[in-house]
Amino acid sequence: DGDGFLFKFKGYYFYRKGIDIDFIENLDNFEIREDDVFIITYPKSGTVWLQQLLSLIYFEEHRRGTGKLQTVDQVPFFEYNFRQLDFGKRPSPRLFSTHLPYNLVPSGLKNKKGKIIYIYRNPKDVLCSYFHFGTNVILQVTSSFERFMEQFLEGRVMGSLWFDHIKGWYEHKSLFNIQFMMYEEINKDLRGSVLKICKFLGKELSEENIDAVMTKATFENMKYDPLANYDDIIKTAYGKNVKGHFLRKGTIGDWKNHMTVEQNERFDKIFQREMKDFPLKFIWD
Ligand code: PPS
Repeated sequence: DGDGFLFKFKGYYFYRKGIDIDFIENLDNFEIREDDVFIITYPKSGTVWLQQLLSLIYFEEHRRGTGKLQTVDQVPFFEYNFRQLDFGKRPSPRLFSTHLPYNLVPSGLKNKKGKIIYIYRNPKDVLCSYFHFGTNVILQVTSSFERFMEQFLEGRVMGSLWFDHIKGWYEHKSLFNIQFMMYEEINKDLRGSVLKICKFLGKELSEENIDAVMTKATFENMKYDPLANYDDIIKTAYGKNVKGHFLRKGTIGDWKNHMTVEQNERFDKIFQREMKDFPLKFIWD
């Protein structure tokens, strides 16, 4: 069920594809700059959306639609550097996105150098989004939804266990300069979320520019915007026959279309056990 796709390092599962072992082994020493910004997510929690938002907030040509660079080149994945960018040579401010757990990120971040935006999403929707992505895009999943749910709940997926990721980050938040945000909150209030992100990053945009950011960060725009949806990257990496997309549905509560009553109850039991003292709230529909 896709175990061959995974690479375990210090208890955490990476994808084998696109990983540079040397880089991973030396993550701790990666030099962090004061103005570095990291988007940190568990997979399928809004990474690509935030990459697009940061790209729009930082680069005027991206806002105007005159830029040629794809979002992923402006805000590259950190540990999956499939464009082989030389991060040390990138101009400041450098923007990155990563799925790393708190214990594997460069030490510089733990000294409150740089800024982190941590996006989390209700884990039932994460599971469903991941199932589709695994089945239709990265072809990691060859099993039924039921089998994948078990795999997800055991943490045998890229990103490891969802519960460990979010709890690890939250419990160690005082080490970092970090802002937590919820996928569902961005979904329900895009303008408010853009303002919150700008405030955290110390970026002041005019009303007109905020509008431009919002227009280009909607699901509908991103779905059809070749700079934002990564469809060509998927085709290059996984072949022309791939039928899934990073931009799939973009809604809250799609889990209701996937989980049986019994699966939902089983999930709830584990969620309640794992998250009973966790203070952040979730939106399920
Ligand atoms: S990945 O593979 O970890 O980088 O995936 P990630 O980008 O974190 O998550 C993909 C899901 O985010 C949804 N998405 C959006 N929703 C609403 N609005 C916008 N603009 C948007 N952009 C991305 C995307 O559709 C995936 O969720 P599902 O539920 O599968 O549609």
